[in-house]
Amino acid sequence: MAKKVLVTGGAGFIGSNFLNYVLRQRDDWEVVNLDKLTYAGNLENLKEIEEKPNYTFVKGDITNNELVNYLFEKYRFDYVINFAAESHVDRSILGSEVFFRTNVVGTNVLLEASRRFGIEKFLQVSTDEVYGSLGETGLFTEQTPLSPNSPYSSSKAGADLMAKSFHHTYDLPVVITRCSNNYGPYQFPEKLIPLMIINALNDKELPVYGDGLNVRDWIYVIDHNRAVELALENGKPGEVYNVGASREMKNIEIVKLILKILGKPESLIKYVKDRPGHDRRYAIDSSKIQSELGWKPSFEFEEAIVQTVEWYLKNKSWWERIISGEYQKYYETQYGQR
Ligand code: NAD
Ligand code: TDX
Repeated sequence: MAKKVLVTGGAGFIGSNFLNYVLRQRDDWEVVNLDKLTYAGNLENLKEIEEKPNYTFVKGDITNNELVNYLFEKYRFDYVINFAAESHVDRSILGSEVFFRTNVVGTNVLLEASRRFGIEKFLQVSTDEVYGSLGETGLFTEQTPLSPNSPYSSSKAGADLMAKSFHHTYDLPVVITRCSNNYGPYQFPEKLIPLMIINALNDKELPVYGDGLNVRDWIYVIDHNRAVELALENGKPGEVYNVGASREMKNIEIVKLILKILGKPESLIKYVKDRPGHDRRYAIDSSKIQSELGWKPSFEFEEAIVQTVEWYLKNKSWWERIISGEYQKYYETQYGQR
């Protein structure tokens, strides 16, 4: 029997890579993609799969109780995968309300419908940022206490706690994945890697926050999505699985690497005012998902970052359409220039 799958936020960066990956190889899933198409949602990302008979797109908001209940009634989902979120830390610092609404209230609406109609598994796509910040050493494990620092990460932590409580109280089969920083095609150019690639291509300054020594742990988006698929199907209800590829990099190292790949000068780098409350270091211990579910990363950073840069070179029209629109206003507010 085909599985009925509700994917939320499937027009965003990770969700669209997930759908492109999963629908290419699985005819045993009937997928409904519920996405509000905020500034970050783009149906162009899904051109390859939009005609598939086992794929349906619904434009709508996960906080809309009526719509969500209607979809559950109509499709009787077996699986729910919740990618939908407001995802950018800097935007959450400029205004937190929509982060609370989508990330916490929206997740609650999906959990309530899942409880009411019954489902086989609910996969909450979370982030390592819920653990807060690390010092020079150590790794986040699933036992690390939640200590989110930004409005974005607190809203994600709130959603995680809500999801966990639905498992504890109602026995809803919830699984949570907490992944580190993703990179790859279709990432919105407000995030570090695409922003730096595009600015460098346009010979624009590359704005590095603070001293540039903050550390992020990078994973190719397909490796994250393979973990999501595996945790959905084989993850134990009530459990959390950290996902990461053990590829820590200082921001300045990433920026210099991008310039090197593109053959652009380091003089484009500009150190700018630090992000308020900027987490210093993230690093993930993913040994649990490796030993319990048999997942391991399959993309080498050195190769995948070059492929990612090449994707942005080949898909100029994709990002040019984005940066000419709404995004331009945000750029002016965040960086004080065009
Ligand atoms: P994104 O911002 O690129 O995409 C978010 C998608 O959700 C968009 O298509 C948007 O239209 C949709 N959306 C937003 N609000 C909605 C609402 N109220 N109702 C329905 N749809 C709505 O984000 P992303 O980087 O693809 O992240 C996806 C998920 O993965 C998020 O939950 C994020 O917290 C998590 N995550 C991201 C990273 C990362 O590095 N980007 C790492 C770990 C976890
Ligand atoms: O212009 C910039 N200059 C800069 O120095 C931007 C946009 C970022 N940075 C720094 C801030 C961070 O230390 O680069 C690092 C990465 O920044 P982002 O791309 O904004 O990612 P981050 O804040 O680490 O959060 C990301 O990873 C975890 C995603 O956006 C989240 O959705 C995910 O949960």
